[in-house]
Amino acid sequence: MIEGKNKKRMAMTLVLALSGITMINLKAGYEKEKNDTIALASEKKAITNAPVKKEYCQPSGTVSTFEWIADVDINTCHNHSKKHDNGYSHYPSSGTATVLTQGTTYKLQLKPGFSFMKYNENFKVWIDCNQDGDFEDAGEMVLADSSKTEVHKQIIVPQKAFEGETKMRVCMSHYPILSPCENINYGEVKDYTIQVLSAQLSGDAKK
Ligand SMILES: [Ca+2]
Ligand SMILES: [Ca+2]
Repeated sequence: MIEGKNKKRMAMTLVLALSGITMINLKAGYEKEKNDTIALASEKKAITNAPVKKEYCQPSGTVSTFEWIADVDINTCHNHSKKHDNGYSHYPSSGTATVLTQGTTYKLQLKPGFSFMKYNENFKVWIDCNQDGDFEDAGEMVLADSSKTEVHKQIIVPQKAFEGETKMRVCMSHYPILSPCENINYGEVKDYTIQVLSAQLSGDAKK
């Protein structure tokens, strides 16, 4: 009888021990699965949050022999250009035109050039603040004005502009400019590579 009871107890102990091991294994498996899911979710979130860089739209079919963008001056960028047949260009060919600081105000001066008569010209300027390859996000249009002689305005580089290299697009047209991707009949489009600096790093928030 006693021997039988001991056997039963041993069997019970064995069952309990095995179920304990099973529970530990199950728990470990569950924890691993949970951690993998969290890692995957945060990886997915990081991918979702990263801006997806597209190719910038490039306007074409423009005539810039009657009027063109002659001067673009902002901070250390003083870009003067003459008449040419292509209505689109990019400056500089390598490196950056200038460094602009987040949340800072700059004087932007734009001058049209003319072959013969002077016409009224519309100007619009965009900065791709979130560096996603377009100029269509909120706050990316930093200037809209018109003049026969020159546009001289203060622009603010948005505080939320991402740090690093990005594009500033200057459009000039005799007709109203409807979008940064428009084909302009009489006028010109110029893209500038600029560097956006963090306001904290610059330590110089006012100019
Ligand atoms: Ca953008
Ligand atoms: Ca966008």
